[in-house]
Amino acid sequence: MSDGVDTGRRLVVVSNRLPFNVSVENGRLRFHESAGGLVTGLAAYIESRKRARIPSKDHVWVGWPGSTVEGDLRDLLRTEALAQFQSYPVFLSEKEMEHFYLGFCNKTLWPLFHYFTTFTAYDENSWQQYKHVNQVFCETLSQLVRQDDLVWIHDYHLMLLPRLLKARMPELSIGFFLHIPFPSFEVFRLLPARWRREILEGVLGADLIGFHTYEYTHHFLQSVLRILGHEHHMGQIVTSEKVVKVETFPMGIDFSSFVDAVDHPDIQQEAKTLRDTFPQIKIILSVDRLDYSKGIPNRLRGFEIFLEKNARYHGKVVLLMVVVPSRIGVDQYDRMKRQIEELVGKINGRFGRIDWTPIVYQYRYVPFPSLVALYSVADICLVTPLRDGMNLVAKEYVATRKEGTGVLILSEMAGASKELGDALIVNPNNREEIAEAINEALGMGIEEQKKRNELMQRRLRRYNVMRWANDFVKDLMETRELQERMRAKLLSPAIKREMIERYTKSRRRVLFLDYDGTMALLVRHPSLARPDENTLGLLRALSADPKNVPVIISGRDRTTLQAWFGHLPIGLVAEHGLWRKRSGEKWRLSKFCSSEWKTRLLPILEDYADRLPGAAVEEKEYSIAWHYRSADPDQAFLVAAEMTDHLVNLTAKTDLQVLQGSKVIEIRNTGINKGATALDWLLRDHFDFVLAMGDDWTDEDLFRVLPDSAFSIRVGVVNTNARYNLATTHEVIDLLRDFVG
Ligand code: ADQ
Repeated sequence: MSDGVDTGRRLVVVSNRLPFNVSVENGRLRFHESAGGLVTGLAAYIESRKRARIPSKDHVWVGWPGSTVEGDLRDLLRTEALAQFQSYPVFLSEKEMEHFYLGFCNKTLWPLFHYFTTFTAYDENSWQQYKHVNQVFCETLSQLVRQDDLVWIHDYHLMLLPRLLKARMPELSIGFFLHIPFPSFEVFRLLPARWRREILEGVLGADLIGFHTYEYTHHFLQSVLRILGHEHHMGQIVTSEKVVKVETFPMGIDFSSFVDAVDHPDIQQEAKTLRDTFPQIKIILSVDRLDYSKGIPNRLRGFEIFLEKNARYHGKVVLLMVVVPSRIGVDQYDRMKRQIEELVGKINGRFGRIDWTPIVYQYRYVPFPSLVALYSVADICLVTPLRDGMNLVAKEYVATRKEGTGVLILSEMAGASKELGDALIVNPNNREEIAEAINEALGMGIEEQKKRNELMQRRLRRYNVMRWANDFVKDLMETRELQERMRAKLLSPAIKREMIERYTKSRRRVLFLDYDGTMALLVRHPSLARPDENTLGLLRALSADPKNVPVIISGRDRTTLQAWFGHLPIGLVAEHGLWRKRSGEKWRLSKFCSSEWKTRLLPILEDYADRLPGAAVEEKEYSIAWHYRSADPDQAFLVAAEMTDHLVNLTAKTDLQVLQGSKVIEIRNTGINKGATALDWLLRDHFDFVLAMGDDWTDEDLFRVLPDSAFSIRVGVVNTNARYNLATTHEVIDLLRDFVG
């Protein structure tokens, strides 16, 4: 599996940063390694694609090169980046980068998504710059992306890009992965309404969207539902254009590179030197980028409490704290650096002795071999972020412990804690808990350490970064297949032409038209869907042709249909077929039904509606509908489920049925449905052109009974018994307009 899926397509990786940084020195370009989980992980995956038994197609990496490059140097950088790193630079000016990266990315999205709401800035200028830079990425990509590429966009810097790119190239396969947490709806909604909508719509431009944990996936789906109103079914969201899949892919590490590195003589030598520096001393390691989300001050205070409470360990432990410089120039980061340094000084001052410094602090980038050496000598690895999308340091430490010893202390707020349950899990806000965990880790027996690590290593070995990326890419291909299957049923221009031709040649036609969601958009309250002059004019035009029998076939009550359409020479069907009316005739009941049951059930339905703000009861002559389109979706889900259960019990052994519709629950007599009514219509006349259009499950009854020659169309890109799908109500209206010429 980790051998790679041969997609036969070129992979285009898009991220804010490229796998290298460039600087301009004396008019010349200099390339440096760039650090971070995203780059390291993806670089390993790309290497594995090349090494695979059947090497995958080419790749190209698109991103910002790390500094402003102007003039002729741009062409040089383009050539060099492609030759050396298979990369393609996106050029941005310093000003663009400042408002985009230091501004919207790092002062708005980063703090908000990590639940640091008080650090979050809401600055319109930065938002405009964020939109602009996403647009610049889109421009650059459209110069080099080919229709059959797989484009994989990464992280919070580029959340608008999927939609921008899709609009340019609708056939392109686009995946999006978020490396940081997606916050709960209550936090995400703090963004101004316009921004949060555009961000969600931006991401939904992708075909596949991935998150590290199930929680983030769930939060995203919730926000999509509450803000854009799209429901999901098993992680699939149907927008007006396509199906989008939302999935969880916990990012792994390049496991074997850590295992293999431990035995390297240079690394062993470095580890030995480290050990010798701290003879008879237990090493606690702490490694992260300088960031307030990583919880470094709390970690230090936790260690301080540990020292306070455990004098027996004085002189016998050391906290090796390595902090990588990051986002230099952002106030919070500069302030935090000072805070950390002061704390280290204070703790060392308080407990240190001439022969012992409790905390050894380094502010620097550590190259890979030194990092492995550090992991391999650390008896404990202390990873206590306040929030972290995943946290790869925790995984890297466990992978490096080849002998199975060592204890990982891990924050429950890191995505990695979902997979590394055998670590000592702590709440990073609770410093006492951190102190106790250090104590527990120091006292843990070798056998237990090995047992815990073995379980974690098994998982990390199997679900490594190659597997993560392969799964994503494979899923992206499958999502496209799913979309294509669904699209195969979309009414193509050719079928539309054939339909119009058949329509023109036919002598007698029946057109069954559902109303809400088919001829009119679904609205928050049913009474707001009154047809406008255009719709009425269209129905009038259809009925003016003597060959046509237009029929509005609806679940609504007959009083409403009569008031809205009674003056037109068309057929009407109310309450899903219970009532029908031919043009110029009176309303007739299809089947004798009782309605006495309503007095018994109405108060129950009203009680439930009282409990759910936004729910409403609609009483029809022979049925009752309980609508909840404008209610809170989560609460509605629970109340609706409870009520359905209650009603199903009450109506058992009666002639009633309880039906779940689109944001509505209906109770009505059995044996009534749109299909039975349509059949009756068909049997009484001879039609050589039959058309039926509808948007929900009640229309499926209709599609099922129609003859093979009929044209049946379901509105929305969903599975259906209809022959074709149309994406929106606008297209329904356009089609009907084409009929009347
Ligand atoms: P980061 O916030 O960068 O990543 P993390 O997952 O810990 O956090 O990755 C850090 C990477 O940098 C690791 O591979 C580590 O080895 C390396 N590193 C750490 N300290 C270093 C040092 N001093 N010198 C050199 N290298 C160092 C974001 C999200 C995370 C998510 C990753 C991947 O914030 O939550 O896990 O992306 O999706």
